[in-house]
Amino acid sequence: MMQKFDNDGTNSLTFDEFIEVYTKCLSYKSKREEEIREQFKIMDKNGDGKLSCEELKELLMEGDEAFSDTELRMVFEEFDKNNDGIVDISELLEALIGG
Ligand SMILES: [Ca+2]
Ligand SMILES: [Ca+2]
Repeated sequence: MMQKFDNDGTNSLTFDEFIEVYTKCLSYKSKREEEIREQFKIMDKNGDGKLSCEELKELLMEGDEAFSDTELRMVFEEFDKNNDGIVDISELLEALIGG
């Protein structure tokens, strides 16, 4: 892992190299976050800023995979960290990119 990012071949990660890698990771993450936020808006059909189980279901039904109600509930519960029955954007971000 360290060696992979070792640009100058000294077998150690310099501070500059670390910053370079770190910056790449950050920009990747914020790009992912933007994409997820866009996706969230599409998923949130009624625009209330929350995803209900029904909205998630509609989304999943649009795909090629057929989900059973049990599977759907499992996915939903995976997203709904605080178990309040809705998934908000922070829960979705946490689930997909780790907060
Ligand atoms: Ca909604
Ligand atoms: Ca929730």
